[in-house]
Amino acid sequence: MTASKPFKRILLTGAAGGLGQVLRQSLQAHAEVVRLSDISAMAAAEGSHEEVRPCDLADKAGVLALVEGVDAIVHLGGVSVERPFEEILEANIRGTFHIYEAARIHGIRRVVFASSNHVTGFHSPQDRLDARSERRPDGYYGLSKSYGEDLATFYFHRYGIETVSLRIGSSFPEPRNLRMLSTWLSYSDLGHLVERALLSADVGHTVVYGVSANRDTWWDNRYAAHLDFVPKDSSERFRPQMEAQPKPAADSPEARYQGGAFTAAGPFE
Ligand code: NAI
Ligand code: 15L
Repeated sequence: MTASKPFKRILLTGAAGGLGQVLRQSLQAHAEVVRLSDISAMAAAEGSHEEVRPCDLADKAGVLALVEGVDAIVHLGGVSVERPFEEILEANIRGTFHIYEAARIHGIRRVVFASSNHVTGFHSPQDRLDARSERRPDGYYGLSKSYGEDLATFYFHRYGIETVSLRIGSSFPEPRNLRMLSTWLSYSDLGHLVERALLSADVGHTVVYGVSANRDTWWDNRYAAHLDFVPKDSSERFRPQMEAQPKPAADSPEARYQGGAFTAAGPFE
């Protein structure tokens, strides 16, 4: 007898992106069907329980139709770097609002929101942060993620929709520079984090930093302990390669702020 899966249908937005490609596989364990959506073209994997629904998150009616029939949403879609405000406005600000409105209308109870460490990017690497630390968004992108977290709080208190906001550090196959020795989140720990965010009970709106068990982490997940997120990887094995790279100058964005280069992007006009 096959054990039934916790969800019938999970929607994954941003499914064609770097993290979407990783999570579309691990989500199969938790849902009978994984609905993949992106503005970019993609196809369901052969023999998988995937369905593909292209959609622009800026299209309110499109998102309303996209969300119908799912019982949880993993929302990764949007602009993932610092860009001019108008681009961020459409994909991230309007787009995330459309996701929550559609969740309200269709009675969805759980959202996992890909927030970002750039919500707190203007803190110093010497600061130790937790979910209650002052937010210091480091650009329009960080502001849009901060707004997404506010939407999550509002939709929980007003409508009871629960969210786990993942303030993801740097999730790539390997760290790319010295900064990422602190911020790296391995793909395996990402999969575990998303699993805990979907399956943990009574999360209300929980904010958790998405980071592996790195020696020099800047972030403390004490207020997300109820998720039982226990990262297993560490960036330490990449230290020799990263330390062989030139050190950032003392007055560089990387040395001054956790958000690194994002804190110095723009202005765009
Ligand atoms: P990515 O840029 O590879 O993927 C984002 C996806 O969203 C892309 O496939 C893109 O086509 C899609 N998208 C953009 N605008 C859209 C729109 N208007 N409608 C529908 N889809 C749209 O980014 P990645 O690395 O996969 O990140 C996934 C999420 O996690 C993003 O929300 C990002 O901000 C967040 N994040 C990622 C981090 C990382 O280290 N990879 C760190 C912190 C946050
Ligand atoms: C992010 O929010 C970005 O989406 C990702 O591309 C990385 O640059 C990451 O933050 C980071 O801070 O390293």
